Amino acid sequence: MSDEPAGTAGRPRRLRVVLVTSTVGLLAMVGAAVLPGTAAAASTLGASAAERGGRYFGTAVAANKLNDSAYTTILNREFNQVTPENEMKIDATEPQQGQFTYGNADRIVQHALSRGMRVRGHTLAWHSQQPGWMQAMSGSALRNAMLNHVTQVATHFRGKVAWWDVVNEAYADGGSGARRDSNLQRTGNDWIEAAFRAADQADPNAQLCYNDYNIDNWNDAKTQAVYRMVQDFKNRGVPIDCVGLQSHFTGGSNYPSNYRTTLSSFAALGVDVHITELDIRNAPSDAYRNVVNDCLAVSRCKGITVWGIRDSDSWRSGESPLLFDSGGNKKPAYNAVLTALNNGTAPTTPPGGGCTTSVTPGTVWGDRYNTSVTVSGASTWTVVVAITRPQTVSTTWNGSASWDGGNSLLTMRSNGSGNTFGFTTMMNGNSGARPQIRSCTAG
Ligand code: G2I
Repeated sequence: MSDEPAGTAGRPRRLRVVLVTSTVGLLAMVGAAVLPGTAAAASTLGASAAERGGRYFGTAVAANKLNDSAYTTILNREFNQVTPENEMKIDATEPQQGQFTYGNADRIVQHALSRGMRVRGHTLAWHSQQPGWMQAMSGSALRNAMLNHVTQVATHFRGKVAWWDVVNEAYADGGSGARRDSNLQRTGNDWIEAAFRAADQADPNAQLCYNDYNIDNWNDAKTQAVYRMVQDFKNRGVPIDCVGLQSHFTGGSNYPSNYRTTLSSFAALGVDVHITELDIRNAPSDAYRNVVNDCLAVSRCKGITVWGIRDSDSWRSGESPLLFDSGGNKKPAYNAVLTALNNGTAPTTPPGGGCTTSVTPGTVWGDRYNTSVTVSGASTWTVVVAITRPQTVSTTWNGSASWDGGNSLLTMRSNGSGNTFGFTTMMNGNSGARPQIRSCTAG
């Protein structure tokens, strides 16, 4: 393994997007009803989050519930980001060594991407939910099997997953600040950075996150230990883009009053922060409102994912920790979250002259598909879109196009044709990947 800084190897450089951008859901589907002459508040979580600097509001999704119309009605209406709850885990994707199964994960990804929702991949390397063959392994055989798993799965979902939880829950609870003991940890302390480098090689366009629970309270030893790891990775050029705070305020863990300090402290290291698995015992409106306000206060907090839709979907259904009751009705916490999002002062145009984008999937043919992108927050703009090989763009409209990065980066500049541009992508044998917006710059 090389210790050279990211970006010096002879492969496409990971794009470190400085300006805030967004790929949001179908605004036409999830947006607010707009009354003539008034700026109506958004009426759904995803649409409102998108208006706050291009953030997302997402949920964990279980493949076996996609046939439940009560479930998908709420999913499709409210959320513009999806995390497969169990379907991308190691036991699901590689049940036998070298035999990969993606059916359930692919169903969720297809459901999301066809509706303009972004996907968080969860998770590539974890001590838990390992298949039996992996649990029985150790040493270099395990290290190699783990790296192969990361490579294969990240390659399969290349161009479809916006963020990966590359490594999940690698630190111990309690006051030690130590790594969690596991078969992966016993392969050597560098297993985490090795996983990140393998994921970076497999999908240079995905944003790569470290994800954990009980790293919400800034004073906790576990939080400090993860902070120091991220700081070390940034110093040494290990390709890490983001930290996921699971934020399970269930099972006796509470929302801490210094949560905003934790978010902003991680962000100050130069990584984005994501609230990845939020649920709160008995769903108090105050705590949910505080989480939203804390995220909106930190420009690098890119979005919030709740860990399920209805209380009956929760891994801790006995604590009724979610935003919808088991009948699919909005709970008081839902209204608190939507109101906090709508009242948020986080700007539509991020500081530094950015703009935001919303992506609308268009017609899909056998060999190609259309995409349109609407820019907000700037009347003249430059938007960079990453295309996943072997897909290529054959036609663009309502903007002037140029190419970079071995023709995998499409730059579209406003040309006086309005704020919605579009393009046709040839699949060339990859029917699943979808364009990923990399940046939006005013001017
Ligand atoms: O434990 C809560 C979450 C903590 N952070 C990582 C997440 O990946 C984790 O999610 C939960 C899922 O919500 C559960 O649904 O992870 C659990 C496993 O670690 C999931 O539970 C599993 C059960 O253990 C299986 O018996 C069951 O077959 O869910 C499976 C599908 O329902």
